[in-house]
Amino acid sequence: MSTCDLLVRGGHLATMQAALGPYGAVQDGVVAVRDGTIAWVGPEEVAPPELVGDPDRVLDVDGGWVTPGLIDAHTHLVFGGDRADEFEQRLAGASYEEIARAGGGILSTVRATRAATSEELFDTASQRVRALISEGVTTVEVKSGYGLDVETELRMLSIARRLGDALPVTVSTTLLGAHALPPEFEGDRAGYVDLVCREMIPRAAREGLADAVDAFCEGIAFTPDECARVLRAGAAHGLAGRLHADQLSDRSGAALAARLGARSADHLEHTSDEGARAMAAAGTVAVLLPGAFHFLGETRTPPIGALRAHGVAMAIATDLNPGSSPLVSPLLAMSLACVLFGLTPEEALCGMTRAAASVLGMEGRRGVLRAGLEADLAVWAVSHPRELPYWMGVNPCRSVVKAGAVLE
Ligand code: DI6
Ligand code: FE
Repeated sequence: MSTCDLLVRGGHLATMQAALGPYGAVQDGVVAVRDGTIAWVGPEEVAPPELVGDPDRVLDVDGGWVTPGLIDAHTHLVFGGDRADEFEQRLAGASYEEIARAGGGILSTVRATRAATSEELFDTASQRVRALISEGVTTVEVKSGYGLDVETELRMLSIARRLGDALPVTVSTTLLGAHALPPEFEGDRAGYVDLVCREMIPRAAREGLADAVDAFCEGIAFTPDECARVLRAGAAHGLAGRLHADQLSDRSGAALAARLGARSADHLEHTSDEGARAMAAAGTVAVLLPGAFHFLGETRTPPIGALRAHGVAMAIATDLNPGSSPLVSPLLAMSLACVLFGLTPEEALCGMTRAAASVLGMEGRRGVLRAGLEADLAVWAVSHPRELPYWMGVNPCRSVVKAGAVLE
């Protein structure tokens, strides 16, 4: 009887194990998979013959590279409609904030999402997830935040869960009830935050629909105090914290996320050095979203130097959403992170593997190639992993393996 269900061989490995040097690279490496789990990783010449001698199936990498399956740790990919009209308005000079304050922006997607059937939302979201998978994604986080009422927020989260059941991808869900103030609560901010804390969060937690809670800390959204209430309510129900922090202005969001013990602070264009220091001390991961920076024509970049100097882990995500980042490509997110934010290609790949896993509390399960972890892999027709963020507009992904199964 074979002891190996799948042997991935014939190329090189970017294991992303920090201890193995740049990219955790292993030349002429193999990955042996058993029962959906990585059984062995290392150079082929020292692979234990009893493990790799008689595999049920061989996946030949053909001289390319194998990486951990990519992890997109920040998306809003369940939504109705699109906002190409606002794209035109912004190109004609209107700002993202002006459009939001005039009742467009997030609220226009809320109208379209409430009006859409669950089938429509599921179908459009599946197309987006399939596109991510085709570029090597094996785990994706999906936020609610376009319902802004109890029923639609929970509906969005159940659609996200359904995506994980229907497609070969692990879905982590995040309740983002505090994304914008819905029109029904105009003039009653506290009332809406109450609804998020007292109804949405307890129900999402009780029904197993959310893994984490997030809030948008911004002038056009919620104050630091309001966000703190939301994250504390989430924690009281066992949900990890995330925060959209300092995207358009410095609200000390990064420091707030750190103080609240959030797993991540996301965006960070306006974060100060003290914010970066606080994140380092708390172990809060920075999630960089260069798609939104690019698409909104922002000019102030996140404080990469300070994040590096203080030792803050940096993840990269698409932020896939209809308003600020209609980006359906993890490879382009990595490329933009290098070109616009100055990350190295190795930091970019770490940002969509090892660092992204820790944002989702999955370190130890995914994000690196190591024995004992889930066998989520991507195979690339490249001669070095630095090519992943280098090419623009081509997809060198040749195979994706999810929990040991080669996707056809
Ligand atoms: N920041 C963003 O970039 C997205 N949400 C957020 O809090 C934008 C969402 C949208 O414009 O629809
Ligand atoms: Fe976002």
